Amino acid sequence: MEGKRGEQMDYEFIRVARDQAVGIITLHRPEVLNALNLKLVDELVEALENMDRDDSVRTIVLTGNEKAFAAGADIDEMADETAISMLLKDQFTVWDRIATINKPIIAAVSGYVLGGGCELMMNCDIVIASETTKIGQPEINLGVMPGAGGTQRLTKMVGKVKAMEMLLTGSPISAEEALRYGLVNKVVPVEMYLQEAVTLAKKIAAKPPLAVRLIKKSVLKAIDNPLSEGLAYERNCFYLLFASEDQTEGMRAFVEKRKPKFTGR
Ligand code: DAK
Repeated sequence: MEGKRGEQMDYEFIRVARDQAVGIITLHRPEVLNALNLKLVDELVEALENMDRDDSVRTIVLTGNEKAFAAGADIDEMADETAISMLLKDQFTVWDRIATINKPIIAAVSGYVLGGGCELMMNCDIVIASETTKIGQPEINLGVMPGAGGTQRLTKMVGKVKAMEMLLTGSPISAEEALRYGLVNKVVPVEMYLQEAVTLAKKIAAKPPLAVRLIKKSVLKAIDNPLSEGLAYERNCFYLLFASEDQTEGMRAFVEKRKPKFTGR
């Protein structure tokens, strides 16, 4: 992945790669099941924001390895924290930037997706899971609770009673159960989960980028806002797309029975 001035970006705990218009970020602390330390999260947010700014990247795939997407925040790093040291470090400001990425993020997960790993996955827009995936919020076993959206996003996604069970027992659920509860889009054999995510990312990458961006924003509005506000937001986005060259091209191509060429303008 090229940096702003064309230099190669160097990261310690993540890897970045490209496959056509798809940016691929791989969490890379395999010796600790991709536990999310502060530096990894900083690097992840920087890479996501670089890809968000890069017009040649249309969609992003976020993955780990077969054994772990991420087994949560780094417990060694957190063990000696106090309420005040956590407050002063203010890690949430960096974390919250993940939710502001405009381009679709497709999570390709396998193995452990726990705690902060589950919260990271729930910040993604589409999730492809391997059959070996185990998803949970085990913070209760450490004497704490989720702090990066686990009680809120999980409840909105799976409903009250399942969220209660997962959060209060700390026990992970299987990929198949996650599929039934709408936490993941698709479950595939472990050899296929990354390729499946990249194929889906390429399909979305071929769509008109402005429509992709405004659809993502509108869907996220549906989660955070009352219906009337979401509908008003959707309508304004719909009008706005009629100011785009891609709307003219998309509709003209349909009428002329040819494939559209979208430019993102
Ligand atoms: N942190 C640090 N190291 C971890 C880790 C973690 N979360 N998970 C695993 N490891 C390390 C293990 O210590 C071990 O290291 P060595 O002993 O080899 O040095 C290595 O990874 C392999 O793990 P195991 O030997 O334990 O492997 P097993 O297959 O036996 O067990 C396991 C796998 C996933 C069941 C087990 O490792 C486990 O229970 N891990 C902890 C899972 C957990 O409790 N996760 C929740 C952590 S709390 C925030 C954002 C997010 C969060 C907080 C704040 N901000 C933005 C402020 C989130 C909090 C959390 O996620």
